[in-house]
Amino acid sequence: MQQQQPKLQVHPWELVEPEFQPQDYNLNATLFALGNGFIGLRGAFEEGYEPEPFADGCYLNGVYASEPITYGESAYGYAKNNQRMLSVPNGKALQIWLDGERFSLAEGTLLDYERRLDMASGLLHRKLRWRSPQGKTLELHSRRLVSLTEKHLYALDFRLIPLDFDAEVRLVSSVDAGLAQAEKSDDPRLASPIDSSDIQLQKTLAEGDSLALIQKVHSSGFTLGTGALHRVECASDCTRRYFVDDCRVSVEYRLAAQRGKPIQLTKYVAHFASRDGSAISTTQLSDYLERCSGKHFEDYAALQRRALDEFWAGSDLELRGNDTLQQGMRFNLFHLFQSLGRGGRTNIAAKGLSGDGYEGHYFWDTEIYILPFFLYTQPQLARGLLEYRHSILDAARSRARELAVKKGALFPWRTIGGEECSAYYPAGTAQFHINADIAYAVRQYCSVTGDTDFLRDKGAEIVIEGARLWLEIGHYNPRRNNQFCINEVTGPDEYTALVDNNFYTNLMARAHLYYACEVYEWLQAQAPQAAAALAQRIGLDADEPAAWRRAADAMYLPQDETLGIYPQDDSFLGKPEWDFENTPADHYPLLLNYHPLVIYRHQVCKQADVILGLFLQSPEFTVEQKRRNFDYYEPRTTHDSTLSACIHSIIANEVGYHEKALSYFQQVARMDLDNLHNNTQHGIHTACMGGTWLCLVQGFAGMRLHGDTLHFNPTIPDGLQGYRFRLQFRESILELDADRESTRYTLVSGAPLTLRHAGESLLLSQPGQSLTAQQANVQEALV
Ligand code: IFM
Repeated sequence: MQQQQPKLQVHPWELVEPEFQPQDYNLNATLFALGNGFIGLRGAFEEGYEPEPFADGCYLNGVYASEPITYGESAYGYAKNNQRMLSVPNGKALQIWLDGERFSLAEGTLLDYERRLDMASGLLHRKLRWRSPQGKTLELHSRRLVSLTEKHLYALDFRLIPLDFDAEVRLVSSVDAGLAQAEKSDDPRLASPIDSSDIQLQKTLAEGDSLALIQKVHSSGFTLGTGALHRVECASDCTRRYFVDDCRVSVEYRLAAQRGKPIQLTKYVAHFASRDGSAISTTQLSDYLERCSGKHFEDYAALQRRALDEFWAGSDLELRGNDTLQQGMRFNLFHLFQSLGRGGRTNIAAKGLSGDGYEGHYFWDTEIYILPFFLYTQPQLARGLLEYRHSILDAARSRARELAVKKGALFPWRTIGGEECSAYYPAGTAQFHINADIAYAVRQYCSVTGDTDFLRDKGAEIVIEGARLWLEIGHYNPRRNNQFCINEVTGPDEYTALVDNNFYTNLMARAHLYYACEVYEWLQAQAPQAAAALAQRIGLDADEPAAWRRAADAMYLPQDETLGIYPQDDSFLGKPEWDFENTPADHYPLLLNYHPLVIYRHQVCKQADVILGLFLQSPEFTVEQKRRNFDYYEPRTTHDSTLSACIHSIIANEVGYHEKALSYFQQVARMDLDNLHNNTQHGIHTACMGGTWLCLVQGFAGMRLHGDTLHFNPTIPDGLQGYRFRLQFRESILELDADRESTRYTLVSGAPLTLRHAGESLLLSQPGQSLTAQQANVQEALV
């Protein structure tokens, strides 16, 4: 892992670029990205930066182009189409001309510069003084926000001061659909270029202070509307001119600028997308923006602050005594909040809304790595993620049929709208464990919230339809004593593909099958009408639940008595070891340097697999079992996936390897900030970000949910004085504040709560009550 350090200042609440770093322009466009779960705006400059033409991007969650996947050699049932998150028109574009000179950081002299993202207020600031090649000095202060209260809106605010000149200033503001895109690459993690003929410009508007573009995406049927509205304030008169071509609309404000007199421009930008046939008109866009511009930038800034105050009140994780880790932690939580789709029809992409890596696809990352943070801090947002899965059940059923699965559903490995988009099935579609991961998340959600309405109306169907798959793809194997075996799957570790009896898959499928039985029994008892309606809708036979239980009871879990570990699958331990000693440092990640077959035939893991299973099904395994498996798999794991280190940190904590736990945590906490995987320029790593929260809450604080009770066993890693966070559990909000000696538990609000600290039961009986417990010896107190 090669470290490329961006030179951003360490600050607990801010990201500060104290001087312009041209070499990190693209990377910083990711780090300074803003979003609101619908709109995602990369942190590129409004005026652009010519040496980096591909750094910009603006994305709308759930909005994509569809394109046929072209295979050299196709086969039956391969995924047919890719859905690709689109970069929508650039509404922030602004060019500034001083007489004939264009403001650009690629030219002239930069006298002063600072860019600052404030995670408490949600504002991105840039302040600079720039001298043009002909010697005019301009001061510029810009602010940007993507509204957390108006889904379709973002706003930009510019203040320009001609410090030592009078000149004709032209401000050319555009809505620009002609964004440059990068060339095709061999890296499977990157997006491929889009076919621009798929997107047709339908209508434009350039009138008064308004601009608008309406586009049609033929392949997917989306209509896109992008509009901008301007407010200019300056000391002199200002004239307007318009420019319209086949990919952009612009308005030019021309004014006589005077030395020392500020020019103020506020730009309100709106994005709409529709797919249900309802047209988006230019009038609708300008009416919307007219209404939005009734509030000033300051008003939106105040609303943004309020929305974030609320977010941080429930979600902040305070790390005392280490601003480096604190910054990483807050940065990760802030980006998760910005990236998460709201409303139950969209989800959270592997790269959030900060870049087009992985083409904007949603993966299992959501349920296993990201959802827990939202579940314990803002459960209604977690519910939306699961509702999204319910909304794509029909597509998942169709996909199952394509794979000869007669009953139930197979969720797509990667998708946006529901269709399977994985063109590489060995490390894609074959990851059937996604069904169990989603069911696991439903279970967690229902246990933590007690939301039985969701379970009745949507959760049960997700769980049951998903569980039926196991009976279809698994079998009772006479050669294994008639145990239930699942062949030809890929587990989480993508460096081992198409194997029989992947331990993780079988373990999670077993839990899924038992849960499906439990849910169906519950439904029959508590909501018999809903149970009957569901059974009818999905054609559920009366004897199916018994078959699920039989399969779960008979589930085969590979074990190796000699090594005392769980083999990752039937063949893993029989493979030769990877020659780590002779693998040069620049040959990582292996996936970019070796053919998959070379990797697959060795004992080498990209990411946590067995040990992830041991974490998720924690109570079923002893600490000793976890330690032995960790000892075996850790040296064979490259962590080439950013989903790996966090799980290793958690298990390392549990088995008492505290230094390792801290070292993994340090990587996870600043994975993107320090660009540790050298690809943050293509977008943040949302699963890893969710993993940071897991590391702290489930790792260092040792939180586990057993039945209806939260268990904790906090330890403080070296380099930290302590930490504090809040959790929402059922109707209660709990605060945990740990230092080296003790942990204080406070019931902030809600119903009485019984919890366990290192095995000892504590009852918080009324809001405001705190109880303090001494830290335990970790080894003795493991739960
Ligand atoms: O889902 C992950 C997978 O586990 C490893 N490769 C990247 C994917 C997206 O983050």
